[in-house]
Amino acid sequence: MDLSPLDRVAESVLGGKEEETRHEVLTALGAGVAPRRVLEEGLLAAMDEVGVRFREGEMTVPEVVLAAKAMQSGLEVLRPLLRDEENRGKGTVLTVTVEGDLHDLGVKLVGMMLEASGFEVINMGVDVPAQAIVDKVKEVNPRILALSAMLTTTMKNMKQVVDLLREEGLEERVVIMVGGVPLSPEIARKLGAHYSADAGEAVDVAKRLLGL
Ligand code: B12
Repeated sequence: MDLSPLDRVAESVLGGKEEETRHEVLTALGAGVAPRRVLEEGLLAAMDEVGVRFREGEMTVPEVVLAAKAMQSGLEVLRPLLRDEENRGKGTVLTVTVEGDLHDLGVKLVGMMLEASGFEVINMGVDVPAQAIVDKVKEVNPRILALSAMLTTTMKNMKQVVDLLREEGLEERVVIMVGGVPLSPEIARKLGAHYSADAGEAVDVAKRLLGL
């Protein structure tokens, strides 16, 4: 069966093949597919399918890790193409996955889309304790702090960060955005933060929050 370039990108992610994913992304771009379509209909479509297969027990954790790495390698190819150089200078966003949580693909994608829209993004990585996040806020003075949690159990660590920011009198200095599978607009509101369901929405919310 003849697969389309986007299907081949998705298949290589599902198969956890880093080198092949890079190759298929380049092939799709070479065939004239727009970078954003390669992202959405190739890489992200594959990760949706990974989620379904993982839930249904058709994929194991090591297989999911390999798929995540393959997706990452594809993202790296797309990163410079998604960046809009003319759009620089909207302000700094500090992105981070809270303590206990190792999921980083979503927050990296949010960072990449924000970068593509002209924000400067600093990513602190995964499993970062509240105090380290607050210290970094003091150091780099971002306009937005973007917190990610993918586990119901680590979502509570977002509250620790917000409480600590308040204790240190920093809440007025930074706008807090949150996202990840267990989050909802209601939970975000209780935290005093702003919710986005995905990376595209995160860009709209960030622009709105900063009045851009
Ligand atoms: C890949 C994956 C992993 C990989 C992570 C690799 C990596 N480098 O990130 C590995 C294998 C390591 C992993 C481990 C685990 N995982 Co996991 N994982 C997933 C999976 C399949 C896909 C997540 C993903 O990367 N999606 C692709 C990205 C692009 O999308 P996204 O993450 O949803 O992000 C988007 C939005 O959520 C939003 N967003 C995310 N963050 C932020 C932040 C801000 C500020 C904003 C505005 C928006 C935003 O925008 C993003 C882009 O559009 C999900 C299932 C799913 N459908 O989500 C489970 C899932 C998140 N994992 C789950 C579980 C249970 C685990 C483990 C406990 C499994 C285990 N038994 O060991 C461990 C926990 C490890 C830990 N301590 O963190 C559960 C969580 C359930 C829950 N509610 O608590 C899920 C939902 C699977 C399930 N249905 O059971 N996992």
